[in-house]
Amino acid sequence: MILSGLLNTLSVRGAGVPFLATGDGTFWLPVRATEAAGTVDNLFYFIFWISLFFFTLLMALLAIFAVRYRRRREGEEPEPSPSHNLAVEVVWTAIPVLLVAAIFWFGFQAYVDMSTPPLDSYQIQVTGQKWKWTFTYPNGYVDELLHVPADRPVQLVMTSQDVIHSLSIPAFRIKRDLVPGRYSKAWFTAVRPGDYDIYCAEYCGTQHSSMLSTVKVLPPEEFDAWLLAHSDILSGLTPVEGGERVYNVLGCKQCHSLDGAAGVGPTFRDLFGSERPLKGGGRVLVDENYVSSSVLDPQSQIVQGFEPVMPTFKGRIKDQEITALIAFLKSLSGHAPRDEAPAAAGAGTP
Ligand code: HEC
Ligand SMILES: [Cu+2]
Repeated sequence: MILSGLLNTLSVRGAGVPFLATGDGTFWLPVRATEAAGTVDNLFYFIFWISLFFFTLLMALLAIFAVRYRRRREGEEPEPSPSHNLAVEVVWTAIPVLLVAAIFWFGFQAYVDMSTPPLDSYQIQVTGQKWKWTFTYPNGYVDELLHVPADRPVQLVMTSQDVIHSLSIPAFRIKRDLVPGRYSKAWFTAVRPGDYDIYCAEYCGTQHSSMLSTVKVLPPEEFDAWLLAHSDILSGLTPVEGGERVYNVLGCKQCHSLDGAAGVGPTFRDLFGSERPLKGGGRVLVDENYVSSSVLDPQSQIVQGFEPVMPTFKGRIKDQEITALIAFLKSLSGHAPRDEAPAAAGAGTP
């Protein structure tokens, strides 16, 4: 109680009780932004207070004994000094053994926890090179800042392109080396949205000190939106392949089949180039503009026989993705002019 009171007075924002699993930073330690940070800090304080206690005890005994058993003047009677004491021997062996065993046990448990990522961890590739960090997301998007979702286990799979670097995120209580030619791993569950510093903690050349980045912990929904907005899901694909990818990734497939079966929404098979009856009368030709307005403003024209339940994709879909979708829809339709084998055409023309 006295200890936690003392530590409280040292905490920067007053609210940080060092023995709780998360919280504000103290004067000594940064904010705890992951689940594991509390464990690491508790272990640190445990060892710190034991060390401080024994340091004080030993220094006090040293001073007392120095006075008590000091060299006497001629004629003075010296203090009789004990030569052996079994009880003292047992106590000063047993207590350190118990303490060291406790330190090992808590430390080992924390180490095992911090080395074993949950199977459903979200994986991000990390590359260190002189003198910058590169973070690659599962969809291929590459960034120089690390964005992670809160409340979700994240695993970093890391390697270096040149010399040894070390990824250090003090607020996460994580530091792990990146070694060329090998993969090293680290994982965490971030619990506090916010921006935290990333350092390189292994001297790696003249610009080592500027090998900095930031980890941005976002609430899970914001992270998903961020990833979508920054993903180039079309890269390296033909328009038709890209359109199919958009169809899968954006969830069109939940409502639109490709095989002619009606679902929540009309099938995409033979859709492009056909004429559709609209609710409330009238017909419309499914062309490029109709597809685009169906995606961006689905409620403006409702197809006869269906409910107006399609969500708008405005702000969630990019122009090139709509273009790719149109190419994909054309490839599924007998009413649309098909691109005839572009590879063969390319081979025949200069
Ligand atoms: C929650 C279900 C749902 C999702 C997800 C959905 N749609 Fe729809 N979609 C519908 C329904 C229902 C209709 C028919 C009613 C209407 O016209 O709004 C429709 C209509 C359409 C039409 C017009 C079809 C026609 O027969 O004229 C197009 C084009 C379309 N959607 C494209 C897409 C694309 C592309 C996506 C993915 C980016 C998508 N939809 C995602 C339910 C959905
Ligand atoms: Cu470095």
